[in-house]
Amino acid sequence: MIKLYQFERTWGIPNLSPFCCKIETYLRMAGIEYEIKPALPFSTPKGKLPYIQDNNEAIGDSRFIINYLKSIYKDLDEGRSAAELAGAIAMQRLLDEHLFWILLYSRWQYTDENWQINKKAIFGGLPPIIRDIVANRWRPKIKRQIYGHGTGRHQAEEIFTLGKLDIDALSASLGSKRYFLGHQPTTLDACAFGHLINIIGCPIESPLKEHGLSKNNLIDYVERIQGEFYQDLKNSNPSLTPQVEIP
Ligand SMILES: N[C@@H](CCC(=O)N[C@@H](CS)C(=O)NCC(=O)O)C(=O)O
Repeated sequence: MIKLYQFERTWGIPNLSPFCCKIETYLRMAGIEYEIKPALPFSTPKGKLPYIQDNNEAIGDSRFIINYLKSIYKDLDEGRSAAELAGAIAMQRLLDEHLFWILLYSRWQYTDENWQINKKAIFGGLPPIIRDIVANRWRPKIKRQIYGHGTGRHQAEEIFTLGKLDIDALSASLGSKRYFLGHQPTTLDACAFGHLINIIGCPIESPLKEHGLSKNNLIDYVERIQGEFYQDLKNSNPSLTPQVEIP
């Protein structure tokens, strides 16, 4: 059976990583059996999570994992036109390569309150002394990544202006449809759900979350997918605004 290595579940959502959540959602949408292995991104194939192990093969990066799942198990995008797939790839790049950095900024850099919540969620399973050492080393590393990407060079207001434009684009593209490409879920839905629940369903407060929560179609979409594919988590996040205890 496929082993999915991802962060421990927290906040009543499938995963605090949009990429891990994307893979678990793909597996559920495609009806592929898997087993979760809680992990941190140490000694992983690409130094990041998620990764999977299947038939003695370890595959890192959500895009390569999905290529593998499509070729060996089930392709959620089968039968879609080239034009539909082109639009879907572009939207996935918006989510993974642009909006993600704004989410990362809001957790690791924007406010100290958010950092404390993020730190507890990611490193809370480690013994207390190690937790602080690891978290305090990891934080500057992620801030350098955000700067390297370019997002970290802007003011907070500018960063969230960019994020809000992405949210507007997602909301307009979804419109009143059930899924982004119509009646059936595709890879884009696994990806969009992974990112959107991590923006609007997490205890990380920011103008990005506020803007996401102003889009009723995005809220309905996230609640619908969570209700349909995560029955086991159904009651843990009813309002998309989980409460956490701030240490
Ligand atoms: N392109 C990768 C991105 C994965 C990624 O950025 N994972 C983050 C968690 S959301 C991670 O493991 N970061 C650890 C690090 O950068 O040190 C994918 O699609 O899987």
